[in-house]
Amino acid sequence: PEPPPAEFNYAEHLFQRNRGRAGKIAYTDDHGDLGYGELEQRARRLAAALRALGVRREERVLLLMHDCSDWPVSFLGALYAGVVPVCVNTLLTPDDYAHMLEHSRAQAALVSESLLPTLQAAMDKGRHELGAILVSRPAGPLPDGARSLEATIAAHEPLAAPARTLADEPAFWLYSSGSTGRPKGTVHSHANPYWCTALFAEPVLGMREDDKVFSAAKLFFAYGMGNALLFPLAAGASVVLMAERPTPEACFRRLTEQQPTIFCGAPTGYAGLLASPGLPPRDAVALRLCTSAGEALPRDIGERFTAHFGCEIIDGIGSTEMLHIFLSNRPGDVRYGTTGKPVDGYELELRGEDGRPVPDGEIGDLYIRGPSSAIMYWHNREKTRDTFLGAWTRSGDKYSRDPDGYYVYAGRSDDMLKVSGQYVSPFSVEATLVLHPDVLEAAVIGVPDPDGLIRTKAFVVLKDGRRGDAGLEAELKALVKQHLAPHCYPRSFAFVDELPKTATGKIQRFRLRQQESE
Ligand code: 3SK
Repeated sequence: PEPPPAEFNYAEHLFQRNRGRAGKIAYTDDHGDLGYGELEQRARRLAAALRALGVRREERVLLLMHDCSDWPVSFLGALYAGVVPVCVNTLLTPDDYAHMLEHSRAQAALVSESLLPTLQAAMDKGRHELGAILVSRPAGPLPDGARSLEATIAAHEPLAAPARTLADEPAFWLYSSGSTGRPKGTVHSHANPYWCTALFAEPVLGMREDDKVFSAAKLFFAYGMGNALLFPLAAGASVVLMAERPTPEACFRRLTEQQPTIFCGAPTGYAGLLASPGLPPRDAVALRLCTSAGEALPRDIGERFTAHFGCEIIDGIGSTEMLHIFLSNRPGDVRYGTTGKPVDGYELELRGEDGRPVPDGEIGDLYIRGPSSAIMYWHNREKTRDTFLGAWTRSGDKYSRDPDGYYVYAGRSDDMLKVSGQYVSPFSVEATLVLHPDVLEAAVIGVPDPDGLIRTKAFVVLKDGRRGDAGLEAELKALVKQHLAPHCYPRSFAFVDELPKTATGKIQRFRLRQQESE
């Protein structure tokens, strides 16, 4: 694809693409529909309001909102005005938001009413003052200093023209959490979403104007933002947004009542859907395509989902740093148990400990070269230097490539174990454990044995009503020995009620390691 022009505003780019479909529904949320024409008008009114409130070009605003159509209005309104939205997870603590306010120096906040007390608690903890607080969908009177987003939008005429932003300048931030330290402010340009759409959404997913998309992953995650904002708006498609937690029941309701054609989830979510007694029959949904990311999709889950719904899950991997997916299966060419092949336009390398490419079949660290990589981590030179290495980005994931060119996930770099001098991928042991009919989920870490040698330990969540005992442990050991190399089977087990996870549903093995060493 052609690169975007040097002067490029991503919000204006999306509006231009949709000027012929003003009456078409862009968003259906828990309160109703919003057409494409209204989306543009509301975003441009908000852009004018931000200017009137004194927010200047390049300044940041905090976007702390549950999924609803005010989210894309706020995001695109800010971009249109040349203001930089800092899109944050709605599940964090006042401490986290206090850090994010100080770190981003946000001049204003756009916030859901139910999150306002948390934001206020964050403001009380920190030293950074917000110039304006705009509240989405307030049900009653607002405290001093906060105003209604709706009334603010209504009080302004649409901004006449977009800010003359450059393709390469900061457009928005996402916070990326690693296994240690504070989340990092990952700065993306106006060009980056353009590239993810041109390289992934159009040629790989083939998202179309007649699609209706429903993403269980929320808009503040890079994955959710691509699924439910960047890609469908570029295609002129419609989107279903849901504010509540993506429980199986909540997802089933949208899948059956709204009839989306594309569903975007994560492996744990798919496992939950398949295990739920409310699983709707195939003919109750209209799915033509599903996607998965966040962590590798176990083969068994993909196969069972396809057997039930007759629809493939396109498993891929992306990152907050690359904005979206750079390695993926393809519709019609899905090989479950692998993450597919590199997306055209991205170059991938698997490097060994000496920094040189490893041969097929060997595990290496994944590096990516492609046009959608973030500009930097804000105010963090050390981590920026560590991750963004010239044209290459270090992903922190380990992979091997099979002789047919498909990539097989081997875990996070920092989760990998070396047992008896050999790599053990916790992911492959976990994927084997979940083949047992009693097992819902599993996480594997390395723990030192009395000799100080690393041995694998499995934390296992059982399905409702199942009991963990010595008999089951023996069965699980035998299962792993049957599928994987002898050094891989867990020497010990803990049967637990749940696993520690990030807000995106990734298992936090480092928490289990901390727990073990206490
Ligand atoms: O976790 C992933 O695979 C992912 C995919 C798309 C965008 C962002 C992320 C982290």
